[in-house]
Amino acid sequence: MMKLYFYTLLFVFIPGIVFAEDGSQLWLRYQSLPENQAKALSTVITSVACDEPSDNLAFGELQVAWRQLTGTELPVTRSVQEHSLVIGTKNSKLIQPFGLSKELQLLGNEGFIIRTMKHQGKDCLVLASEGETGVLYAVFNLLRTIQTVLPFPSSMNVKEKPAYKIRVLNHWDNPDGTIERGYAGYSLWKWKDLPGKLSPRYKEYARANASIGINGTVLNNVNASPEILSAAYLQKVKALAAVFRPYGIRVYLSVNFSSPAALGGLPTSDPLNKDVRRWWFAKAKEIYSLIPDFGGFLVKANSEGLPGPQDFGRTHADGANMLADALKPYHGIVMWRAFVYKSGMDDRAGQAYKEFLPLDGKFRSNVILQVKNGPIDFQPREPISALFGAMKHTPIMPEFQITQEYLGESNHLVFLAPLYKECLDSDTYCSGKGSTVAKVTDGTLFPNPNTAIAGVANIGEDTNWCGHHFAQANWYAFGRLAWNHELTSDQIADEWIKLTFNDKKEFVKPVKEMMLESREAAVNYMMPLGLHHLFAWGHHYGPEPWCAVEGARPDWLPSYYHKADSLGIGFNRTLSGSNSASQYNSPLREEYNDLSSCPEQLILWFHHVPWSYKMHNGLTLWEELCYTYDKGVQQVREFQKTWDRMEPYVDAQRFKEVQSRLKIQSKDAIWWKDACLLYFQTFSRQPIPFDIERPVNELDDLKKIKLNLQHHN
Ligand code: BDP
Repeated sequence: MMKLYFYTLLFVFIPGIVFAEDGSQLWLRYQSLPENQAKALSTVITSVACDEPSDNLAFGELQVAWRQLTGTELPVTRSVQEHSLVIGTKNSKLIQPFGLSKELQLLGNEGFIIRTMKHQGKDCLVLASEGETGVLYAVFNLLRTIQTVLPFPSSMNVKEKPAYKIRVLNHWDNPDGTIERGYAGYSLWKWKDLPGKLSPRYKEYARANASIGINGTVLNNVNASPEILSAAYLQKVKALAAVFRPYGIRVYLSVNFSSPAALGGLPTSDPLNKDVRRWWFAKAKEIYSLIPDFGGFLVKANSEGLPGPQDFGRTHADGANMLADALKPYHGIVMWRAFVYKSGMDDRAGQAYKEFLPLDGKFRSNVILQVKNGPIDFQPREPISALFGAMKHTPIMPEFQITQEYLGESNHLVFLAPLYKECLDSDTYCSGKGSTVAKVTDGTLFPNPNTAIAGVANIGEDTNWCGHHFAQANWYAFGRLAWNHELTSDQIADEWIKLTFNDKKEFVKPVKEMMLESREAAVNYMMPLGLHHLFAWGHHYGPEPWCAVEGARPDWLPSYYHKADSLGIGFNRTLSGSNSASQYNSPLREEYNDLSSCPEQLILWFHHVPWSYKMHNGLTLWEELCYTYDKGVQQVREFQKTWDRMEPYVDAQRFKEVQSRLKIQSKDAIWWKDACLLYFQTFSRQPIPFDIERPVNELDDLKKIKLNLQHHN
């Protein structure tokens, strides 16, 4: 007889009543399945066999999801039945007979197998991993399949392991609850209440991350307050780590390089000073005594005014290695950021390369250099950072921005998977053709024990987590790509739409097209053809290509980047200019150096181009610029139409909230177009082609706009 557990628990799921559609459920809504789907599923799985169901997170997730998806309980057994879903780690008595041990070992603690198999003549679906986290990941994978693959496959053979070992979110959250470049409310971390009081959202956060394979979180801003390492804060960090641990998530901290002086009261923070070293070694010991699986440190040093080893005449390697030595006994790592540039005449885009290349090979093995995707700063489009193709003896990890600092904050719908993919798929040519950023960083070309990838989080305490409902897709996309960078943007969008909204093809197709086009649209209406950093002083939301602030650092002003004059526009980074183009490997450097071969989407990044220059399509540069800005506006206008047509398929709340943000995005797109074209026209002195929509703003009025948004430049 089949033994049933929990069968007394009667659960009735009434669609639409259990949860408000406010976005709080993210992609974990587990909407009840249409009858035919539920039926297909019930021919494959009729019960679950599990060793220790009661204290098992993966099992709990499965049960909750099953109830919501099917409106029924999934019977639990302690032995394999016909059509059992058999779940467990490789040590489980139920899994052992399937002989998967060797295969599972190769996939590691987080990898997993979901496979249709036979057991004593019975058909079953086996879901197994070396580790508990892998089983949890497998359950999330299965639940995703149930909701997105139609009909549910009668047979499965899935074998996965993560592309990167460390898949980490960077929170730029401050101890006072604000978030640098955060657009979804205050920080999730309630530092004042910790460690005593735990917000229920900590668990929800961990669960959401686990569902997409994120296994690390840096809790605090890279502009780090030394306070984070105080004994009181470490108790708070310990409490968070305890909530995250069962979900396979490790905690990391951003540290301030002058902590020994600022917090420890030492006269210096010189990395070669004995007392300073001793201080860090003791701090590491203290941290690990509280949090044995602590991940390590993230460090922003000698960057934008922050302290660092150079303050003491030491190098980045001296600084990073000292911290790495302190963490080494506990297997902790140092993620050392390469985001450095100084004020002066030297091209900002080339500085990190010049600073770090001489240090290649000089870092300890537990240091990873964290490199932003582009050489400047998370612009709508940048070429890749030249460092990806240059540091052959130093592990490198890409840093992406999920929060939309330069992409309309939480007002604009911009799906970022295409941006992440563009970088990951770019060829660095550092080990011949095909040396993509993904292969350079994931251990394929340069094997190393700690491969990693980071995304600057867009999460805050807003009910829907990310401000814009569609911004959730960027958190989702980062996690999915960190797990498997071979997924396409299309696949990711497809999954996310089905999980977050519904799987009706009348909805999925147009919404997916809109998402896939949205990043290019933003580039078009903000900064096409390689333009960059045309943002307003004081915030990075709107345009201010004219911005001039007396006494300001030149490299914080748009004119430093666009260099518009009566002859043309663009930054000459070729041999005759700053020569940063030569930091790339052949054939990229030749391609970028030559105006005729430079990809037009980056032409103004690398060249100062005459207004009358003929583009490949025969238009002049000026005309092309005008048409491209206009195209961006038209694309967003189309997004509005698409979305308005979707009303029958979406709940009222999310429909309205997205609709009203698209209105803002449309107005902003026009603002961008008018501001940039009217301003650049003062240099080009040519008409805006007459077949495109005329500006609706006066340049002088646009110049008067002052938004009261956050922070420094
Ligand atoms: C820039 C942000 C600034 C960050 C900095 C960084 O404007 O707030 O502190 O990057 O990454 O994008 O350190």
